[in-house]
Amino acid sequence: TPDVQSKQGAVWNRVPCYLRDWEMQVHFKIHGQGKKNLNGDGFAIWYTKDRMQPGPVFGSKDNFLGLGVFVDTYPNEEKQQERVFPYISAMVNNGSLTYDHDRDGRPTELGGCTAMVRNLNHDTFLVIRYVKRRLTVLIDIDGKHEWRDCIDVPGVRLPRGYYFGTSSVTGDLSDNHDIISLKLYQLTVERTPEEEKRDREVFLPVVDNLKLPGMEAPLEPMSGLALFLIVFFSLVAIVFAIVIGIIVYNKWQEQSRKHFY
Ligand SMILES: [Ca+2]
Repeated sequence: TPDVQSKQGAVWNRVPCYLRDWEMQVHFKIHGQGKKNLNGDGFAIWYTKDRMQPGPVFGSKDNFLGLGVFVDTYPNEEKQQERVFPYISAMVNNGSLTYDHDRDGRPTELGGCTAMVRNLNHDTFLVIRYVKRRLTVLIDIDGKHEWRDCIDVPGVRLPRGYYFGTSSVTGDLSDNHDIISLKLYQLTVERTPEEEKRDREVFLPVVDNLKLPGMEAPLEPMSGLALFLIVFFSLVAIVFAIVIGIIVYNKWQEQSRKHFY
């Protein structure tokens, strides 16, 4: 995008990616006239099922299927003290999750780090590596040609045949978001037979053992209700069993009396 309000843009690969293990190197530049925290909104790198669909998540569609890595340059959430922006975060979606723009995607993020990437005189890079279901994001933003850890999440299952893309958006605040290059590398790794079995192909994006902070709240009243119902019906069943038991016992006593006399 240019450093102008309410612009958006995207670049997508035409060819789906069928690699199992890969690395995407992104050479980018974010620069603009805005003072610190008066610039926005950032850009996203995508590996998703759908391509070329404009929307609200850094210029691309929400409820996406796949992976999004966001370089978020503006803190939308108020009273944001623990986190310094620009902030890089990752999100994996099976189509059911919504990116919460007002909270900078915090409820659905897998991990992230602060990355001071604006208005720098040297080149800035990030790399997304996906090897044996492990998703890592590394950054090279200090001009030292060294990769620094940003995100590291194991157990990420992404289907093959999705599209790589990048998109960006400006709102009331703006910045130049320049993607200078996107380079995809195939990574060759050896797998043991167990790993082969474990890394079987999936058809929907999944993250193992994922507990999203935003997901717990709506689930809690449900599980409370379920627990209540289980206890309630158990009590009903016990009372019922006791009543039946007493009736049967009385009948049996009556009968045994009859037999006795
Ligand atoms: Ca934001």
